Amino acid sequence: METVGCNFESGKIFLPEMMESAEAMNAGVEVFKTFIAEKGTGALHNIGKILLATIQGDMHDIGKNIVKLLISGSAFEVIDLGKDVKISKIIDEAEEKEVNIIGLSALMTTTMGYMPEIIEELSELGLRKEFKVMVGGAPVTEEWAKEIGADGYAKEAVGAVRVAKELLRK
Ligand code: B12
Repeated sequence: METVGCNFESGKIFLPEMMESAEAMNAGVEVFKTFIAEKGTGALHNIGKILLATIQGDMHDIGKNIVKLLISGSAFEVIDLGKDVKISKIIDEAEEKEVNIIGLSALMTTTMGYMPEIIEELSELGLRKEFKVMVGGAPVTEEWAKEIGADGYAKEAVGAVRVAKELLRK
C-alpha cells in the first residue's frame, strides 16, 4: 500500500487504481481474519475494552482494520465505530460502552488535527481521566502524540497491541 501511495503521489496511478488496491488489501485482511480467529486468544478471556475509530473526514480504514484484527485477537473487546466518525460520537460511545481505551486512526494531515480536539473535549467534559487515548496512522508520529497529550502511540498494528496492554496496566 505504501508503493501504491507513492505511485499515486507521483501521478503514475490514479484514484480508481488506488481504490482497487484498497479493495484487494481489505479482501486479504478478511482472509487473515479467519486465521487470527483460530489462533488468537480473544475467545479465552476479556482483558479490557477498546474503542477504535477513523477520525471524522477520513475514509481510510485499512490500517485501523488491521489494528482491530490484532487487538481483538489479543483478548480485548473491540468496539469498532468505523471510519469518518464525528468527535461527539466517539466520546458518547466511549462513555456509553465504558471503554478503557479510545484508539484513533488518521491517514491525512488534514484530519489528524481532530485528534487533539477529542483530547481537549474530553478535558472540558471532565472525562480525560476516564479513558486512555491511543493514536496512530501513517502521518502520526510519537512526537506529535506527545505534543497533543495522547497516552499512547504505535507505528504499526503489533505495536498497537503492546501499547494497548501497557495502557491497561497503567
Ligand atoms: C488506500 C488509500 C486510499 C483508499 C482508502 C480505502 C480504505 N478503505 O481505507 C481510498 C482510495 C478510498 C483513498 C482515498 C483518498 N486518499 Co488515500 N491513500 C491510500 C493509501 C494508498 C494507503 C493507505 C493504507 O491503507 N495503508 C496501509 C495500512 C495498513 O497502513 P496504515 O493505514 O498506515 O496503518 C498502519 C499504521 O499506520 C498503524 N495504525 C493505523 N491506524 C492506527 C490507529 C491506532 C490507534 C494505532 C495505535 C495504530 C494505527 O497500524 C496500521 C497497521 O500496521 C495512502 C498512502 C500511504 N502511503 O499511506 C493514501 C493517502 C493516505 N491518501 C491520500 C489522499 C490525498 C486521499 C484522497 C484525498 C484522494 C482524493 N483525491 O480523493 C482521498 C481521501 C478520502 C477521505 N476523505 O478520506 C494521501 C494523504 C496525503 C496527506 N497529506 O494527508 C495519501 C498519503 C496518498 C498520497 N501520497 O498522496 N485513499
